[in-house]
Amino acid sequence: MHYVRPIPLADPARPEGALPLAGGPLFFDRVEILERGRTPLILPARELDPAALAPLTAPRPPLAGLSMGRPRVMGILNVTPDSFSDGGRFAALPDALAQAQALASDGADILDIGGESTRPGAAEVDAADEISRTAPVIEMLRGQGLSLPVSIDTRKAAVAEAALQAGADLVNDVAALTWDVGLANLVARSGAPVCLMHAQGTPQTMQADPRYDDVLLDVYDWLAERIRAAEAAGIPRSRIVTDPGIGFGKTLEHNLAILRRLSLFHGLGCPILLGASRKRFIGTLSGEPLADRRMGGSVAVALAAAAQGAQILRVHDVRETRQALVLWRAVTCEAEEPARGGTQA
Ligand code: HH2
Repeated sequence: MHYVRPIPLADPARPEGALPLAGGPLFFDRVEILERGRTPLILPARELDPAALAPLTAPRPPLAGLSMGRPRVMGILNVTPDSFSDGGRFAALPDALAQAQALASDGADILDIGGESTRPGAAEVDAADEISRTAPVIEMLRGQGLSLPVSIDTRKAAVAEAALQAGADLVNDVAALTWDVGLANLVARSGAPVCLMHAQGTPQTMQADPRYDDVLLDVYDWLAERIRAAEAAGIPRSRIVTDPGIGFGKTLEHNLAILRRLSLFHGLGCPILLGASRKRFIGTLSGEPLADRRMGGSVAVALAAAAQGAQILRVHDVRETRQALVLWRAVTCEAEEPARGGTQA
């Protein structure tokens, strides 16, 4: 079994015949062929047959009304007492509402609202508590006229259902529909898009001793299997987003192996979401023990992910990430008009 990774072009001078990566602003003309236990091989993309190229080049359908033609910023709002970076800061309703509005005015394309920390070692939260933390925030934001797509970060069907009723648009499940058997049916019935994230183990145990045969290919196979399961439950691929789950049952080396070859996941035919913001590996590599002082590293990883064609970047520092992306696109994607004044849609 071999795997095909598009190698995105890092330069705006585009060779003749270069192909669009997932219909987005990046192009590729070579692919890396990966096989377990073998040295990777690099080939011209044109040597692949059209069926192998199709998932790599096809434009992704809009997600919750957002075009996937350029990288989108998902702003994180944790209404929890114990999240690793912002735990306790937005647990009270007025603080949560103010932070949501701040993320929106900073330029978030999507808000991701979570009521259960999934940091390593976090304890499980009762569904009723998670609902009481998240649904009122979403309902009040909609009451205040917030029109941004809202995602509910949960593993539980009851929490997702309450959030969707309150006005959420998509479901972000760090367990990829493996935690609660009812969640796949709910997502299928509701018509909402869903993010399927890879994790090895549960938050309680995942960092104990994570092991893989080949982390990149194991995560790819696992996500491919979860997409098949979601499709079997009635969720079309056009409503699925995939995420390799940085920090979820992964060592520093595992995280880096995934990030260096992130574009492999385009082969799944779905938008790629990446959540690396302020995570521990950034602190380890940069020598910064404090999560809220890891913005520079987080922005660097977000740009590296965008350069691999990731469509959604889940971040705490929305304003800075958005600014970095606007400048990165202006200086790398020749075909595009640079954004001006920060007001471009
Ligand atoms: N990471 C976290 C939570 N949800 N969802 C997706 N799709 N991808 C991620 O990488 C991801 C996620 C963990 O980060 P955070 O929400 O900042 O912290 P906590 O789990 O402690 O609330």
